[in-house]
Amino acid sequence: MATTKGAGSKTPLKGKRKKSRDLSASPRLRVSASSSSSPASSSSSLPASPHPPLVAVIMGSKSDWETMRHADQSLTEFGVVHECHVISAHRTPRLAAEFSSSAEARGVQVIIAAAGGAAHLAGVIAAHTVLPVLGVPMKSEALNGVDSLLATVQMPAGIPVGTLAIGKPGAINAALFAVAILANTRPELRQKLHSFRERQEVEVRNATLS
Ligand code: RP5
Repeated sequence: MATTKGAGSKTPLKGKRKKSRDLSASPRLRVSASSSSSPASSSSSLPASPHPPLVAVIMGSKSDWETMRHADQSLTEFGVVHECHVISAHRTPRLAAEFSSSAEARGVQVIIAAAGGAAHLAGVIAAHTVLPVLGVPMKSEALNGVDSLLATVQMPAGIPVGTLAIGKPGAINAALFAVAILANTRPELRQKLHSFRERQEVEVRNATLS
């Protein structure tokens, strides 16, 4: 998949990435963007990048991508280097543990985890890292995402998951929340957040109803 400023590797969509990408030639890519479903394990063979991903966006299924692409877009708009992967808590449990427990060492500072149904992905990821984990409940077919919301938000005390809204608003806000966390130590990101809010306010103030 093409990279833009701030965009990182994306493994969820095999058909959406360029073939034969030379990862070692891309300073933006540290985690494998090959079709491998084990990005965490494959990262060890890659050279360290001067721009490792600051945010990891993971989702339980490729079917979540239509929603989570909005998090990807928002992070790209803020120029935040990030990576996107499909990792399932129940279909790839070892990968989930490996990815999460190695994220801190790879330079990741925030993890966004999206899942639907019995949405335990964010909790499982949070169990293996002290990095902030932001959970995005997917709108499920059976219960409209209420199941995903409750499964993500109701973490027992001790392992926190910051839970956002169901679906697209949650995906966008997770990205904005990640930016806000990073902005605590990055004045340029803080400024971008101020500008974003100003633009948003102007849009609402200038809104006309036809
Ligand atoms: C969860 O199950 C995923 O996060 C997804 O939201 C849901 C359904 O997955 P698929 O059956 O579409 O792969 O693990």
